[in-house]
Amino acid sequence: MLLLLGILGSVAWSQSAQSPQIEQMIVSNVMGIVFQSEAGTDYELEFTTNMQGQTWRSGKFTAHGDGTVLTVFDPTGPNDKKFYRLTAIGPGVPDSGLSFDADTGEITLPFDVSGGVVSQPDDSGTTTPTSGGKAGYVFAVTDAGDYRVKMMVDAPHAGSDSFYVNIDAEPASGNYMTWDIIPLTSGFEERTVSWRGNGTFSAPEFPEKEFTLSAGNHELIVRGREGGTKVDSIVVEKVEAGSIDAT
Ligand SMILES: [Ca+2]
Repeated sequence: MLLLLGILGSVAWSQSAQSPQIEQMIVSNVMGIVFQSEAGTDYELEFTTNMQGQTWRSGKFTAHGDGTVLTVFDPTGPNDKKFYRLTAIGPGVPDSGLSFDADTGEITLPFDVSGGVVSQPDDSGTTTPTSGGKAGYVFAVTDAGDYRVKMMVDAPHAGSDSFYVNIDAEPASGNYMTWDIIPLTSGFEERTVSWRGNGTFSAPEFPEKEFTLSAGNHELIVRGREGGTKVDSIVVEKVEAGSIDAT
């Protein structure tokens, strides 16, 4: 499933569409359709009036596979829709968090991949986010809410200890969305993404940045800032409601 990351829109993922087990059943004014599903995978419901035409249209909502059968209700009714399918759209974020290797994203120069680790050369630091390397990771959220991002990073010194990070949009110009990795690491260690905001490199305004995400697909965007800062793996996890951070 992790292979789906970063390749949305290609033909590769549409081939995993499932066929309905049961054609349809009428429940009030909506139609329920039962599909096989894989645990942890999110699906988009699509429909077409002509199988041979192969023009699949979005049902405008997603469903979360649980490994057994999955009943999807089409709120617009069965009227002119003859055929349905579920298309896997990417791994969902389970309660335990979604983890993936940094090199599974869509990687753009000057980011480079070496041994599964993503970084840009020491001399390619930039203060313009869009001039840094780009690593994009598409993932699916089932439960709307607040999410944090953790990464296994190598931040060896003050000149190699930052990225720009945002979700669903490029990091803004300036340092508002700068992630200064505090404290420095000794080899690869886990750190939680922060935003400098209106703070400083050593005292960020958002020490643990929370991203509010709707259900559906999202893209984590990491941009290179200081060369030599390395990322090996990434975790996206939900912030538990009512949790209190120890300080
Ligand atoms: Ca720095």
